[in-house]
Parts: sequence; structure tokens; C-alpha cells
Amino acid sequence: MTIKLHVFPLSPRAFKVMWAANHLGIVFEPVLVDFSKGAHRTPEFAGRNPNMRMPVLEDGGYVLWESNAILQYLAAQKPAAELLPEDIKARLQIVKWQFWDSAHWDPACAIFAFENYVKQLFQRGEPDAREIARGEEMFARLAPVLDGELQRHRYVAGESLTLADFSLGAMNFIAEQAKFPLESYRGIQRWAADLKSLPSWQKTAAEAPAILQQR
Ligand SMILES: N[C@@H](CCC(=O)N[C@@H](CS)C(=O)NCC(=O)O)C(=O)O
Repeated sequence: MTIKLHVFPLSPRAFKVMWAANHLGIVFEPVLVDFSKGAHRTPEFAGRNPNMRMPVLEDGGYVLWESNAILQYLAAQKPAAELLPEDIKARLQIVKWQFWDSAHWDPACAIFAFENYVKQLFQRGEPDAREIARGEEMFARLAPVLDGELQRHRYVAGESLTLADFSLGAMNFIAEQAKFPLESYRGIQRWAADLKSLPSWQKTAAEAPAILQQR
């Protein structure tokens, strides 16, 4: 049975799971969650994810929400790709970054994404300067941590591509629209360019507009 990914394809969290599936060569059916029609607030959708948020994975009767958990499920389908190694010490070096993404990086980026991108996309007014300042403060503490790692290594968890890059790297899908303050972070910029040159990134970005056409 084909895996279904319920997504709003312009979101970096949706991009994250579709990109990983494409990278692993996992065939999936993208199902549009049309935010403009409130599709995530229907009882049917809430039955899959009571948080009423996407992305959601469905594999037969198995349902999973939280993008970083979905990444682990996808990686487990293709262990030979070693995006999440079996060895516990090596594995936790990657899982650590996934937690860091959910706890710190994603919420900081989400401020810029909402103020500079989502508000414009859904005509919800002008960016709030106080919120942007709050985002900048969070960014100033977090970005040097990620940048430091990427100055020392090619990828987030070392010299090979892992789930840590998918978790943290997907935000680069909207870096320009969201106006993340990345100017002084050379390591992050070099890494983002590397990720964007991957065939799986380009395939995912190219397919996003067609998913929106399911409207
Ligand atoms: N931590 C969750 C976040 C999911 C999330 O917040 N998704 C947003 C879109 S990017 C959503 O569905 N929002 C619907 C709403 O706010 O009503 C994940 O990584 O999957």
C-alpha cells in the first residue's frame, strides 16, 4: 500500500517529509491539506491528528504526526541509506538535533515564517515588529550553535548527510520569503546551498505547485 503524506506543500514541515521520502526513493501519495478551506479543522482530519496540524503520515492503518517522528519512520523503511544509523551512540547524535529542531530552531524560524510569509500568503496583515525582534533574539542565540557545527563539518551531524539535515535543513525552503537573518552565518549558507543542489530537494520543490492544484 502506498504511503500517504497529508501536506500543505508550501510549508517547510511538509517539505521536510516529502524531501526525505523523495531522497529515500519512497513512493508516496501527497494529499493536500488545504489551509485556505480549513481542511485541517475538519473532524476527519482531527481523527488523524487531534492537534489539527500537518504533516501527517498514513501507511495502511498506521497514522503518525510530528514531522521529525515521520522522518524516523521513513528512514526506518530504508535502513541501508543510513540517514539514522542503528548504533545507539551515533543515532543519538542525530536524534539530539531533531529534538533541538523541535524545541528551539523550528519555533525561532516559525516567527519569521509567520510574520514575513504566512501573513502575506493568507492576507493576514503586516509583520509585527515586536514579534520580529523576539525572533531575532532567539536567532542570535541559536544560529551560532548550528553555524559553528557547519563551519567544522560538511553536515549537521558530521561528514555524512543524516536525518539531522532533513529536520533542520527544510526551513531553507522558505529562507527568502521568511527573511531569516542568516547574513552573517557562512556555515549555514554553504550547507543550505549544498542541500538545495541535491536532486531530491529539486524534485520536491518542483512537485510542490502541482500538489496545490488539488484544490
Ligand atoms: N511540530 C509540528 C508542527 C506542525 C505545524 O505546526 N504545522 C502547521 C503548518 S506549518 C499547521 O498545520 N498549522 C495549522 C494551524 O496552525 O492551524 C511538526 O513538526 O509536525
